[in-house]
Amino acid sequence: MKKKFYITTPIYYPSAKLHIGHAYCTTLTDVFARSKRERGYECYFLTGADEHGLKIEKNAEAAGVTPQAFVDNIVEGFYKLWDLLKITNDDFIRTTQDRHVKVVQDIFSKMLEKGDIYLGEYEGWYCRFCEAFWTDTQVGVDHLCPDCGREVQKAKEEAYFFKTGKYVDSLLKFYDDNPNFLTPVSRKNEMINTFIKPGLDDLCVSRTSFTWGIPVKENPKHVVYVWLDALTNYITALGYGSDHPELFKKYWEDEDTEIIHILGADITRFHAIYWPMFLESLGVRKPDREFVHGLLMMRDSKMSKSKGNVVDPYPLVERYGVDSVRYYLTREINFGSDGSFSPEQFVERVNSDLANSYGNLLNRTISMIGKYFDGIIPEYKGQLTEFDGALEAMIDFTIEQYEKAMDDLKITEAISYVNELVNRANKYIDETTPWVLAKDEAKKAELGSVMNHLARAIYVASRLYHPVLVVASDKAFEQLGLSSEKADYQNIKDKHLLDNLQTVKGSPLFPRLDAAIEVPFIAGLMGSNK
Ligand code: ME8
Repeated sequence: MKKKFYITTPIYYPSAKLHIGHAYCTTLTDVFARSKRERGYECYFLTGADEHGLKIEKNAEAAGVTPQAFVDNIVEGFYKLWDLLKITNDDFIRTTQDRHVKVVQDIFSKMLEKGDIYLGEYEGWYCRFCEAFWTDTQVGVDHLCPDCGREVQKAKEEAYFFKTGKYVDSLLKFYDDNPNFLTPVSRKNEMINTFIKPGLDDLCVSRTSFTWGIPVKENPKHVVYVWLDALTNYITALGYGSDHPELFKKYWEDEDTEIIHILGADITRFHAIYWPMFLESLGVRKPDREFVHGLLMMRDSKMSKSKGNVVDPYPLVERYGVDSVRYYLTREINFGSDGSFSPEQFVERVNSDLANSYGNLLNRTISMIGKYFDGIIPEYKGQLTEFDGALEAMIDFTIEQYEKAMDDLKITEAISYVNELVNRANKYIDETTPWVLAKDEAKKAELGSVMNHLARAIYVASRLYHPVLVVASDKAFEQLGLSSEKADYQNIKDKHLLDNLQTVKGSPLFPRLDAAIEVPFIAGLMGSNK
């Protein structure tokens, strides 16, 4: 396995406040980045804002402010949201920053010189909400945007084009040589059958119909069209083409880095077709993996900023805490499939998995250790009860499966292995009946073994949950008497880790939610991002 990771989210449009769909993508990326770092790998995590384009120009005009003031204000909200969700991005790129603007201009010039970009005239079906041109076949007889379903208009203007034809064959070869490039694999077939086979048009990479963009140096009435501007953020943020290319060398050029883009199904085409082509044109290595996550729906249609049918993550996090929201997003919605946000499922997940299974396991265990051993975790003495071996085997199995699933970006699956361990540990309490063992002095060693095994199962579960439950897992470590150094991932296999630690009774990690009150509260948050 590669030793370093570079992982990115899409850079979101600051055309309106972000909703739970964006929080979903960024949280998943954060979980992956944290899990890699916790296991000792270097991982550089980038997110940002895609600040140019017609939509932003128009929204700013409607708000009576300059586009820059408009995006500054909205991007402030991005920072706050990522702070609230405890996102650990290493950098935040804004496409209006000098470090990006200058390099995009140079990239454009380079492609122009190379003959990969030429001046022509564009006529096509334009969706101004998605800022994308579509072909006749794609818009169909009703002339609707295949992405957002809105009506598209015929549009014509002088524009620069990127010669896609030059790179099609090598893109198909790249797909063949790298079967793991696009996940889920169905996305690759979609790219080939829907876009490449019917004949890929050259990609329009400049606009003259609006001004809020990066001017083309050679012809400043043109601004760089938003996808060439946007996609290159992944390398400009690392210093590509600048005087400080150190991060680019380390996290992009070095073959020992795995480059992973996480993105939603709505923008696969741009990442899986044009991005590798741009990189090839620049003579730069292509990413290793692109993971396409499903979209959150609301009442059967895609939740989106422009439709306003969204769930605002702020009040959700404020009321239920960061862990519950992070957990719901990673565990409930299967990574890779579309999902829907449901207040009932939110409450159910928090109550059943976090309050009843995990929180309760910790609570019961700490109480028993308090009652039977004055709060000191007994030493590990081997497998003393007939059930200890099975629990230990389950712990080993969970670690192994979790790591495998995480490495393959199967985040939902990885977390469900931890849930199973927690369930198994709860069952182990029923099997070993510590309250019966406690009545018999001759069974003291067995009782001690049960407490030690339970403490270790909780430690391992908390360690593996940590990338998701960033607050509660630390509280569990504290209650087990583990310092942060001791709780480190490198100790996960140490059977003596918990020996003789002084536990600390704490408050429940996840108080049970009253569905009768919370379901209507959450339902009330749906549909507005004001
Ligand atoms: O497309 N469910 O920005 P964007 C889940 N600026 N995820 C969702 C979602 C939903 N309903 N809606 C949005 C752009 N997302 C470009 C990207 S990248 C070089 C440029 C997430 O603000 C999902 O990850 O429209 C999707 O791909 C992304 O937000 C689109 O964000």
